[in-house]
Amino acid sequence: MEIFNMIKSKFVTPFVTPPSGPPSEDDKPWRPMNWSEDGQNLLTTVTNFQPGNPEVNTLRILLHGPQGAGKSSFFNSVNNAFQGRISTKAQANSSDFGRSFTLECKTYKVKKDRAGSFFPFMFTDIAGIHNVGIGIKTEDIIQLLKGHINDGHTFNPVKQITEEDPKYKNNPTLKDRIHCLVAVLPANTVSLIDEDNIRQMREVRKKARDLGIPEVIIMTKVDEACPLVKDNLEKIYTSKKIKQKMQECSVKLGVPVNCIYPVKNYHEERTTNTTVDILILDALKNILNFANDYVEDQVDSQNAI
Ligand SMILES: Nc1nc2c(ncn2[C@@H]2O[C@H](COP(=O)(O)OP(=O)(O)OP(=O)(O)O)[C@@H](O)[C@H]2O)c(=O)[nH]1
Ligand SMILES: [Mg+2]
Repeated sequence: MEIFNMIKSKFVTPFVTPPSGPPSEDDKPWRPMNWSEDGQNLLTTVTNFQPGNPEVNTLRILLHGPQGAGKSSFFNSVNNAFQGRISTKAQANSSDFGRSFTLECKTYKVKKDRAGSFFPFMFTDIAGIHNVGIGIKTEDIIQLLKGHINDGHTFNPVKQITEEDPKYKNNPTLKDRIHCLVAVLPANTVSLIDEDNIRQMREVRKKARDLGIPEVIIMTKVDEACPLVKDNLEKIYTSKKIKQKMQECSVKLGVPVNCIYPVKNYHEERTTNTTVDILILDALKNILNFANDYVEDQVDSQNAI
C-alpha cells in the first residue's frame, strides 16, 4: 500500500485551480459618470428641455430593431424615470419568442403633469424587424422617417403602404419627420442577430444618413450580458464585456461607439432605481440633443435657400 501511495504521489499531478482569465473589469471607467450626483441634475436637464425651434414643438424619435430587443421596454423605462414609478404604457412582450408583439405604428408621449401637458418629445414604436418577408418592410420604415405614415398605421408584412392608404400623409413637413433614429440592440444576443435583420437595419441607417437624420444605438439587456453588471449596474462603464458588446454593435451597424448608450431597462422591477434612471435619462438627453441639432440644421438649410 505504501509503495502504491509513493508511486501515486510521483505520477498523479495534484489538482491545481486553473489561473483566472484576464480581469473582467477596467481600473478606470471608460465613460465618466457621477453616480451620486447625476440623477437629480439629469432629471432637471431633461425636464426643462425645450426644442430650439418653434416650428417643431415636439421631437419625434423612432425606435427600431430586432423583435424582442427591448424597444417598448425602453420607452416604458423613460416613462418610469420621469414618473418615479413603474408603468407599462407601451406593451412589452412577456417572452422573447414568437411574432413581434408590437404590430401597429404607435406613438407615445410622456406626461409632464396632472394638468395633461406632455414633454416635447414622442417615441414611435414599431414592429420588431424580422427575417425578410415576415416583418415590417424597409420601404415602410423609410416612409416613416420622411413623415409619410400617421400614428396608428398597422404594417402589412407583404405589402408596403401606398398613397391611397388613409394613414398615408401626402405632404409631410419638418415637424412630421423623424428627428432621431434609435436602433435598439440587445447586448446579450447581439452576436446571434440574423444577418438579414442587420442588413435591413443598415439600409434604414443609410437612408437616415442620406436624409441627415442622426442615429444612435440603445444597447439593452446589459444585465443579461455581464454578470458583474447584473450584480452592480454601476460597473457598466468599467466592464470589459460591455465595452466589447458596444464595439460589436458599432461594427454591425456602422454607428460610432460614442453614439451607443448601454442601458438596463425596467423589466421585472416593482420600484424605480436611481442607477437605472441615470443611464436611461443620460441616453434620452443625448437623443434629444441630436434630434434638436437635426431640426436646427434643417431650418438653417431651408433659410439658406
Ligand atoms: N433582463 C432584461 N430584460 C429586458 C430588458 N429590456 C427588455 N427586456 C425583456 O425583453 C423582452 C422583450 O422586450 P420588449 O420591450 O417587448 O421588446 P420589443 O423590442 O418591444 O419587442 P417587439 O415589439 O416584439 O419587437 C421582455 O420580456 C422584456 O421584459 C433589459 O434591459 N434587461
Ligand atoms: Mg415592442
